[in-house]
Amino acid sequence: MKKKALVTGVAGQDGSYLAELLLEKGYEVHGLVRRTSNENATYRIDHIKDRINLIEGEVSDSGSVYSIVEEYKFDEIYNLAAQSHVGTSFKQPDYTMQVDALGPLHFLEAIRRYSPKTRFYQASTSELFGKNFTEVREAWEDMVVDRYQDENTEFMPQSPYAVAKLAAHNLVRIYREGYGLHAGCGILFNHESERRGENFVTRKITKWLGEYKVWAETHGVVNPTFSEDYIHYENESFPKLRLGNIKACRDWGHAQDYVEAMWLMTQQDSADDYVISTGETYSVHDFLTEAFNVISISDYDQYIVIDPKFYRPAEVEYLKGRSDKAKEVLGWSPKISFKELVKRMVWSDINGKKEKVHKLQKEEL
Ligand code: NAP
Ligand code: F7E
Repeated sequence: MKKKALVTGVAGQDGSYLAELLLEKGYEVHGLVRRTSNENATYRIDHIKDRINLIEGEVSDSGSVYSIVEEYKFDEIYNLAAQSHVGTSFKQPDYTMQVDALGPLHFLEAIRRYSPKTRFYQASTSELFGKNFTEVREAWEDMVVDRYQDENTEFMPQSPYAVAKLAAHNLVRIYREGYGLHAGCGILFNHESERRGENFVTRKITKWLGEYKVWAETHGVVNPTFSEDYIHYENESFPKLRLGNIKACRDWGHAQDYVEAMWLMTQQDSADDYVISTGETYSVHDFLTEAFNVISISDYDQYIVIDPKFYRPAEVEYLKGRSDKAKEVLGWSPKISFKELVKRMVWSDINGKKEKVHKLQKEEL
């Protein structure tokens, strides 16, 4: 018989890749989506929509979650739904707590009451580490030679988002140990893709590059379409990109690799928490350099403006994961390199812009 899985946040970046993976593996896939008046809200899963059962639901509403879990008694639930933007969590802390902390609690409680055999995956995050890292010292000179985060590094959250996710992380452990649920957390480091939301820094950069490249190739005939918030006009012919702290360092992987780890974790006989990362760290500045290089621009400085509006009240400066446990137990390691990730994102935005222009031109004819 087919395994039955629920993916919450199925219309998000990870949800869309995970749904594809589960379909490939022969699952009966159900996806939780919240009500919206926006017809484009499920654009990431349009190509597989007829193969998924979409269920309308809201994770912060316990009644909605309880009745779905009771009715379907899924084999596996992947809880990816979240207010996932760290910057936004400072502006909407209360809402972020409701969705990111109470949402997972509703699922754990529903599973405990109505479907205790259901396996539960919770989307934890490297943001839990916040300011903390583990240091590697050279014994004879007592010099720090490396800094990383793994399952033994202490958590020190730096945002309402991370605090909410830490509450969920601890709740999963308590329900696993206290009630014997098969519930585990993937402590995933940043992962991006061609489907990344446009207000995360990587996609914001590659989207700008897509617009710029097409504008330049058409000698300014095709105008860019940007969120006004992100750009800066002076006297230039093309708007500059506004960014915040470009010194921050992240361990960036590709989302397609990371959803594979979610599935592998859930297949283990006993549930546990795993760090999922590439083990490499780059600054936003490095990302800019690599991305601009894709379209042969060696100096990005003249195209960006640093705007304090995009600085956060508290920042996570340095993330670099160690996924030795995932490698040993799950046999997982990432396949897509940083360079490849950047290249795919830039070309996807260039080609995406070109397709939009062609579509508009056809409609005008
Ligand atoms: P994403 O693209 O923002 O997707 C989140 C999804 O959750 C969206 O489809 C959103 O629906 C849905 N959602 C939000 N609030 C909801 C609610 N109240 N009820 C039901 N659904 C709701 O995020 P992602 O990058 O795929 O990340 C997936 C998960 O992994 C999130 O929990 C995130 O916090 C976590 N995570 C992400 C990363 C990363 O680097 N990507 C790293 C570590 C952990 P709409 O489409 O309607 O907005
Ligand atoms: O920021 C800096 C910003 O918003 C990365 C989420 O998926 O990963 C993600 O959270 C860095 C930060 O991702 C801009 O200050 C500079 O230092 O792309 P981001 P994030 O905050 O790391 C974790 C693991 C998650 O769990 C989250 O769900 O880039 N930065 N300038 C900027 N960031 C943004 N968004 N916009 C800027 O203009």
